[in-house]
Amino acid sequence: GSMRKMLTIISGALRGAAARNGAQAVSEGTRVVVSSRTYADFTPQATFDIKKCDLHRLEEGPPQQALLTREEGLSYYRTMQTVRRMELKADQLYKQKIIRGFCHLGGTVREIMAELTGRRGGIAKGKGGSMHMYTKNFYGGNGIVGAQVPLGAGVALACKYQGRNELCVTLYGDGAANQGQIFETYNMAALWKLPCIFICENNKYGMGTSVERAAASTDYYKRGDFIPGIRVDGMDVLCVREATKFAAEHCRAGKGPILMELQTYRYHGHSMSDPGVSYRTREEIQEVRSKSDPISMLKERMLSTNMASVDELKEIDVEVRKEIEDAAQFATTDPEPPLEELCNHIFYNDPPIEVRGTNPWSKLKSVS
Ligand SMILES: Cc1ncc(C[n+]2csc(CCOP(=O)(O)OP(=O)(O)O)c2C)c(N)n1
Repeated sequence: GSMRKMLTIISGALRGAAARNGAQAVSEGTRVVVSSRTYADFTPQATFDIKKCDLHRLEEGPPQQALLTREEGLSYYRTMQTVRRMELKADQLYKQKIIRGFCHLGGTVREIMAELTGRRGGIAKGKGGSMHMYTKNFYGGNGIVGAQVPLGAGVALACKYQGRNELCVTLYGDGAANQGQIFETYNMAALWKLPCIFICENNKYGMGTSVERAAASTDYYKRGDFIPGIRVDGMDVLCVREATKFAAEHCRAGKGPILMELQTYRYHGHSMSDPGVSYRTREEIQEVRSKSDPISMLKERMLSTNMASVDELKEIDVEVRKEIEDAAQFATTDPEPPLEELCNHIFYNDPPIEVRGTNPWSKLKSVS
């Protein structure tokens, strides 16, 4: 869903917030030739009004205005188009039976694609598949709906314990929000004041069940009860960025966990076996696409303020398409991992161990 698109931007916002408090200034005097125009022809930055967040147990929320520089805008645009293109490509490969499962987050396009197709160059060396992708500072998807939330609180505990002023962002869907373990996690995270941002991606449907049919309260930002919460327009990249900065500052100030509900929408079905139109109308989907698409919104903002030209954005689209095609090419031609490596990398940095196969007599070796 759109949360996947927002992930990269969130991590960018976190890095930015950590480095310096506020948006980056445009370096004056740099003249980069873009198409036939020069850099100086474009508006270097602009401020936009963004939707006010609903607050729970908070006196103040994120700002209602956001500064966007031309550089940031172009980079968000590229990221958002890349994620959308990648999802469409994965959809295509799944239909060709090259990808057999469907869930993907984090990493580079190439590594993710190759993991989805189970190849050696995949982010988990082709052995994790769609549900088990890990990389530095990224702790994966999870086959058990909601199970990543307690894991996230554990990571937040490690952040606090190591005292490096880091925090953990843990994401789950509106469907997952009804799982019992989420509430156990809220309790411990609040008690121990863990630096954890809980993000509920409310895309209105858990598989095929609408939120109203599944949740006694659809105010997901309030469901942490004693944990402060904000409800954010998840379709607006600037709103998400400002809210994420706000939440990160809350955690870094030692105030404990905070909950963010991102209101968004899922254009496609839950998975490849769900056509996505048996529990909602095509008109509903079309309405969101035409009125509040996150990429269109950013594009509109940049064009209306002369921060970018139509041609320039089209050029980015072409580059993105090419990157995705190259990644898909790699993911369908890279070899599968060799059988001898099947059991490797079970533990990190341990001497070789013996691993039991499908029966107690088949012994395999594991090297980390
Ligand atoms: C404990 C558990 N129950 C059920 C499932 C099957 N399942 C996979 S995804 C899903 C729906 C999750 O809904 P939501 O969190 O809203 O995510 P979205 O549909 O928006 O991707 C279900 C029921 C599962 N994987 N784990």
